[in-house]
Amino acid sequence: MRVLILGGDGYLGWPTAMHFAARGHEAFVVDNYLRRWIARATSSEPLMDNPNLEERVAIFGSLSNHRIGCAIGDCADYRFLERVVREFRPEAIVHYAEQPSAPYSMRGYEEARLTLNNNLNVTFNAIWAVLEHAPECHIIKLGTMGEYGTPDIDIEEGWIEIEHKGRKDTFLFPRQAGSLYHTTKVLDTDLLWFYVRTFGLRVTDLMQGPVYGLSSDECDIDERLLPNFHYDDIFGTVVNRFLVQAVAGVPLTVYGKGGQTRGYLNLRDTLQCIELAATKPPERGELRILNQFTERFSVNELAERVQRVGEQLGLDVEIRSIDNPRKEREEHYYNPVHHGLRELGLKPHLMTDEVLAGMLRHVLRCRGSIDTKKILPRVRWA
Ligand code: USQ
Repeated sequence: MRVLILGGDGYLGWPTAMHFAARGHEAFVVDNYLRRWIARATSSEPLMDNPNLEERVAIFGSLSNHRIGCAIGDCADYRFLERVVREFRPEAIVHYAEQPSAPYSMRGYEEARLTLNNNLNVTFNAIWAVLEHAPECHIIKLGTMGEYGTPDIDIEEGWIEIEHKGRKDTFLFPRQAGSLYHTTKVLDTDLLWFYVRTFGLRVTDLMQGPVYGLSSDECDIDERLLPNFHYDDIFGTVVNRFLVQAVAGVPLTVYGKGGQTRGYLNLRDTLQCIELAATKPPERGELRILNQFTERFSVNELAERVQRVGEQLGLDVEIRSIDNPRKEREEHYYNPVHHGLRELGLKPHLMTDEVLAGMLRHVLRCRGSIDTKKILPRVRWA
């Protein structure tokens, strides 16, 4: 299968490209280094230096004999993206090319505008490039569980049947995101749904929870092939941050009461989910929405697990609640359905003590590179 990966330099994009290439697919990556630029501008560089995308492609090619095509450019520029789609003729497009940080999107006007413009424009351009040049192509869009927010009812898998005044119909599940970044994903879903029902596109929208980890079959081949591992307040997700904090001897930063519950998944399971979505596509004219996570934890539960495993490795791990920089419910009901990916064949890699210990050992090897100034939150929602 020819798979085009938009945002191929990202935490998920790069492991995804290697994953497809190693399984005999033809992979092509596109990126404009937006995340690297923001990381430099906000002092949020990752724990290890990552070679740039062209270098990674060359290193992976020389170590594995799998070739990945690569173009550096901006998917928000339609002429660039349509040229790539016209020439590569993808059968699937994995769309990760978004500004992915909630805190960055809440930093100020410029950051909010960049997030809105980039995320919506890339989605819009991907839709049009498919309509004009590859109408059979399956768009696999990375959405987020954060689109739903934390309602006081069970969260369905994308859709809900509503009965009103004696009549029934099915609608997108109500969404109420907690940051501008998450709101751009809500808007993406609406845009995709419009083009699916009107022009018969074929789309999978994956509602993914926070991802953790830095290991995959291909990432493990060589240190230079590792994903970008962030632990700062802008790009670092909570599990990765807690691991680095445990190693650095910084108290684990539980925001507020710590009852915030989310659905988490291992990087290896993201790769499985994307591959399952690609190899088992929906029909044309279908918007398939899948809730992509394997386990639910509260922030307090995560902190306690990292503390316990850290102490087994001889680390002295303290947990400290700090004032929550975000506006979010700190104690809430959370029961999202997530059958779809299991039915497609997902075999979860759960967050066992061994998995946490493996990640802690990896971070320990990079201990000298941790910059503790990047850890405490620098952005407040309001
Ligand atoms: N949190 C802490 N302490 C920290 C960092 C985070 O208590 O040091 C809390 C947050 O307040 C939040 C939860 O942990 O309640 C998750 O935060 P996160 O930073 O790991 O995740 P989030 O900002 O929601 O965003 C991340 C990715 C985003 C993706 C999303 C999935 O950056 O791209 O869409 O996870 S989800 O959270 O399900 O919406």
